[in-house]
Amino acid sequence: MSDPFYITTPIYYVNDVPHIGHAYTTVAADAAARYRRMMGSAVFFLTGTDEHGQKVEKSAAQQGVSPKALADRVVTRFQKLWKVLNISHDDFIRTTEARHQEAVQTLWRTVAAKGDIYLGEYEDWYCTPCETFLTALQLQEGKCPDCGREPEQLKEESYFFRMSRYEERLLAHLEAHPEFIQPESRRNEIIQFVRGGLKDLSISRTTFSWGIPVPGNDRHVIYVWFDALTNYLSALGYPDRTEHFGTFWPADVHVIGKDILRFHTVYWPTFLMAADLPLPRQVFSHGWWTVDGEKMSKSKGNVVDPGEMVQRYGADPFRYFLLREVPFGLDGDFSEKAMVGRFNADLANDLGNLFSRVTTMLGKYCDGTVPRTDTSGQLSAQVERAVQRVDEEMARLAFHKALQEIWALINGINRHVDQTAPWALARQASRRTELDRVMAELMEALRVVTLLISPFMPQTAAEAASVLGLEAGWSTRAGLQWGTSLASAKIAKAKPLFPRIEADERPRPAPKQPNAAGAKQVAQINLQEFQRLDLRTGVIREAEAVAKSERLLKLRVDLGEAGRRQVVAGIAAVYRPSDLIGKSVVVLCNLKPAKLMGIESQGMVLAVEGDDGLSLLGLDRPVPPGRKIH
Ligand code: ME8
Repeated sequence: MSDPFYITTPIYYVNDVPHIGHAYTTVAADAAARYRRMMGSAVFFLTGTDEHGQKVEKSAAQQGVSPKALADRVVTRFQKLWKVLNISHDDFIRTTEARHQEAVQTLWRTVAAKGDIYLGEYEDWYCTPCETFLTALQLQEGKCPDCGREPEQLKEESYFFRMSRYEERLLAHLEAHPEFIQPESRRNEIIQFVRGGLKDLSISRTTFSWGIPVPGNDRHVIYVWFDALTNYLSALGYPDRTEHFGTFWPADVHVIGKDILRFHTVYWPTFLMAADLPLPRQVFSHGWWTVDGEKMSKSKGNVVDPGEMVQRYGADPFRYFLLREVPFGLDGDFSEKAMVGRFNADLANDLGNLFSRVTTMLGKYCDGTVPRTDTSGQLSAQVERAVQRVDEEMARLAFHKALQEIWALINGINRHVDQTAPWALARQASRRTELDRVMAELMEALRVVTLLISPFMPQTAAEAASVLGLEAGWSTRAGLQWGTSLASAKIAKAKPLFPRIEADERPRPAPKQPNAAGAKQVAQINLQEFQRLDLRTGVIREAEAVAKSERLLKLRVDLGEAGRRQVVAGIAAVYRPSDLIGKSVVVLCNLKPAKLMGIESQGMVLAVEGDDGLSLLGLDRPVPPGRKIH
C-alpha cells in the first residue's frame, strides 16, 4: 500500500448540537480523505467528541442531567449528521471511552516522568466557554480576548506543565517547517505569540470533577485540552506502539477552525515534545462562517442546522457549497440565496446539463452504446491538464481551487459539445465516424469528471457511475487516466442529477424547525390576517393518556369565560399527564374540530420543536385563562 495518510477533525464539544461550522470542518476533511483514498493512499480519517470539562458539566447541570447522559444524547446527533452528510471517517472517538482515558493518563505519566509536571498554585482567570486559562494582562476590559465573555477568577492548587522549557524548540520547529501551520498568515501570528514567551501551563483543576483523574491524585482532573488533544493518539491505540500507530503517527494534517489554532500549534506540539513523540506534519486552520453577514449565535436564532440544509438541498449540494463558496482558510458568509444560486448555476446548469445532454445524445445517436473508437482528441488533453491541476490543489487542501478546475473542465466540455454539434453530424450519414468519435470522447470525459467530483459529491458521483455502468472500485488513480474503458459500454437512461430550484420555491417542504433565515422566506401577512387566529390563554385542568397512542394526550383546558374544551395534543413523549395539571398554555381556539384516534379535539395547544423534543408555549407571568392574544 502506498503512502499512509492520517487526517483528523477537532473533536466537538457535546454541550451543544452540531451546526454549520462543525459540518464545514468535517466535510472538508472528508473530501481530502476521499481524494487520498482514490489516489491509493492508506487513509485513516478520525473524528469524534470532546465530552469532559467544565463547559459540558455546566451545560448538563443546567439541563438537569448527568454530563455522561448529556454526552450520550448529543453524540448521537453528531453521528447521525455525519451519516446524512456521507462522512467516511474510519473511527469516531469519544473522550469518555476507556481507550482514551488510558492514553491520556499514560501521556501524563510520561510527561511527568520527564520532570515536566509540577504541583503549584494557579491564581488567575479562566474562560469556561473557551476552556482557556487567561492572565490579567490578556483580558480586554475584563473580558476574554477570544469570545468577549466574562471569565471567572480562580485560585486553586494545580499541576503545571513546563511549557516554558520548550519555547526555543518550538520556535525552531516553526521556523524550520513553514508547512507546519497553514495558511501562512496564521503561521506568523503563532510565531509572534511564541516569541512573546511561553509560560508554564496549568493542566489540572480541582473545583469540578467531570474529567479524567490525574494519576496518583484524584482530587485533580486533567485539563480538558490536555485530555482532548490526546485523542489524536488514543484513536491509534497509543500507548501501545501497534503497527497501526507506527503506520499513521505522526498525523499528516489536523484540520481545525482558527479558534483553536493556539491549542494545536503551541500546546499540542510541546506536549508531544515532552513525551518524545514526533509532531504532526501540519495543522490547517480554516476560516469562520457568518450567516447572512452576522455572527452565528443562539440568541440571534440564526444558527444554521446542517441537517435542515441537507433536507432542503441534499447532502451533495450542501457539501459542494461549503467547499466551493469560500477559499479554504478564509472567512465566509452563508446565505440560502447564495446556496440556491450555486445550486442552479453550477450544479443544475453546468454539471447536470452536461450529463443529461451527453447521455441523451448517446441514446439518440448511438443507441445508448459508447462507440469503440480512437479517443485521443483535443478533449483528452484538457482532461489530463485538469486532473493534474486538481491534484496540485488537493495537495494544498485548496478545495475551492480544485472545484474551480473541475468546473472549468465541465464548462470546457460543454463548449466542446457546442463546437462539435453532434446533432448536425447526426444528420449527415457520411459523418458517422466523426460522430462516433465525438460521442466516445464526450463519454470518456464524463467518466473522468465523475471520478473528479466523487470526493466532494459522493452520492452524485455514485449515481453517475451507475448510469455509466462503471464497475465497483471505479474510483482509482488509474481511473483518472484518459482511455477507452467505456468502449462498447451500454449506458443507462439518466434522470436529471440536479433539478433546478425555481426562485422562491423550496425543493422540500418547509422544515420542521424554521430558523430565522428560514422564517424570512415565509410569505408575509397583515395584522387582520393574524387576528383571524383566535389565540387565547388557557389552563390545563385535566390530562390523561390516550389508549393505544404513544404520542397523544387528552387534555381539558380551561378558557375562562369561554368554558372548558377538550384538546388532544401530540406531546406524550415529553410530558407526563400529572406534570401538566395547572399549566398555562396558549390555545388556538378557532381551529376546526378534528378527530384524533377517535377523540374529538376542539382546538390546539401551541408547542415548538426544540433540540430535545417538543416544548409547550407558556406565559412569562400569570395571566387568567381566556385572554385573547394579540
Ligand atoms: O473547540 N465557522 O470544540 P467545538 C467555521 N472540543 N468553523 C466553525 C464555526 C464557524 N462559525 N464554529 C465552529 C472545540 N466551527 C474542542 C476541540 S480538538 C482536540 C478539541 C468548527 O465544538 C471549527 O472546526 O467548539 C472549530 O475549530 C470547531 O468547530 C470547534 O468545535
